[in-house]
Amino acid sequence: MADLSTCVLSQEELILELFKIQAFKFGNFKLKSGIFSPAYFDLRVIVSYPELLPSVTGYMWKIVEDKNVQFDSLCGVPYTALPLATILSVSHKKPMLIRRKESKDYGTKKIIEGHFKPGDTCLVIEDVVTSGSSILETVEELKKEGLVVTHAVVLLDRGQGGHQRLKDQGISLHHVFTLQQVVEVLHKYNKLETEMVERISLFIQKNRFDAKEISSSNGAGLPPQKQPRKMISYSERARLCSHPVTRKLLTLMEEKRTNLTVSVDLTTAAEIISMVDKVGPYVCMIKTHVDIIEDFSQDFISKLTDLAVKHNFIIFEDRKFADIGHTVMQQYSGGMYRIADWANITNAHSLPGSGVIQGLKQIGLPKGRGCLLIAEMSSSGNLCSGDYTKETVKIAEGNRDFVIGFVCQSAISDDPEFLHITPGVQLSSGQDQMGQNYVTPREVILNHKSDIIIVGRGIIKAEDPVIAAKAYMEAGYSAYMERMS
Ligand code: 5BU
Repeated sequence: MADLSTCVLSQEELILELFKIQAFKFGNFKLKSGIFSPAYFDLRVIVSYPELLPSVTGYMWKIVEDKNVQFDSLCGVPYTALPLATILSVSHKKPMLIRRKESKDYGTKKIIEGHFKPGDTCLVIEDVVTSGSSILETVEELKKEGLVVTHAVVLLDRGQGGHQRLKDQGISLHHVFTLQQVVEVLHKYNKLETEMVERISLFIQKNRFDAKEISSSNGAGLPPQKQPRKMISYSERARLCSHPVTRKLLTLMEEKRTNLTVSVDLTTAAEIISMVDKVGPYVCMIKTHVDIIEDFSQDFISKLTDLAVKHNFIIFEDRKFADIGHTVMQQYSGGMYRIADWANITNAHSLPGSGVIQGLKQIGLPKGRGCLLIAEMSSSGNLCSGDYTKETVKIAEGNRDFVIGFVCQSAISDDPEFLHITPGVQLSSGQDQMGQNYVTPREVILNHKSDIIIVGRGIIKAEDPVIAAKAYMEAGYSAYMERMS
């Protein structure tokens, strides 16, 4: 039998094991407080893994010893911490108290079970602390019985202000792990992508319970200030936005002084890579249509992603998903393209309803990806207008954790978090033979209040694509500067 008083795993091993048994989950979860969180901890499952319990309680005890916490008895916050408190009690021969969640309506009607004297000190044991309210509820009941509580031990502190809130009530909270430490270890062992790590750090910052503003429940956190999108500079918006891809994109736009996306609609890998290397310095984003590439391979993807690092741009795969959630999940994650593995951004039609987003989100959210909804199109006679566009905005508003904006032709939302990205751009307005309509960069950015121009043939079919890219970059960015002034 394992010695219940020692830690059999290292702290890193314990974090990895807890991740393996899905006690730590990453994605999008609604917390008790109503806030959506990218990380969720369900430590109830640990009772099914008796081989892990000695390490969990071993580290909790180590903290108690290291901090030299003195107490007469211990009490677990019901229910997840009850087995932890029991193991600590048995292995360290400390009496335990049980706090009932509801008092019995027969017999003694006691809330606190066990033997104690008024003035005895009690150590509170908990699995996870967010705001500290569960611990405070238990402390209140213990205090009503005359017990003295000055310390609590927790396996995981989410780092969202619970520590301070308990301190204000005279309780020192000691943790084994913080959410940040868990995330760092999982990242170190390649269990979490960098974008998810950034997303969680931002979530922690924005959702501290001692913060003046607590994010509202309609997404991974609304920015505290709401000013109209068109009035705010890219860099300022980068600070307001919660999605890591939006932040990265807006930041690099201001740094590189470009709002140009080149749509590299060429059909061989070599042509695309060569074009991207040429125009890379002038773009904020490269847009692809991978299904038109004749010789697609993972080698192409690794070259493209290397160029994205070299030239500092975002990759947008213009896949235009438009099916039920279950199908788009497979299309996005699988097949030969495995789009979710390399495209920072993809897009979807809102036609199937929000199910398309639910499906894409399941794949994209853990990878820190973003999605644009197609709210309007540049082609003559398209059906994306009026109520369709309005409903598209509503779908986006309900999915802020994943939908980062729109492919559109006009200003359809004032929200600084929603990017407006516009295709159908050339230096002179007009039409192609198949109903594609073109407007100028100035018209798009200054008059239609869009954020980013998408240019395809205007650059890739130009005599000198580099000169053309510079011209579009200059036209787009000067229109933005004019709008700001
Ligand atoms: P062009 O060569 O600049 O016309 O290419 C425009 C690109 O933008 C092309 O890849 C289209 O598939 C894409 N596009 C568009 O033109 N219009 C739209 O409404 C949408 C995408 Br959505």
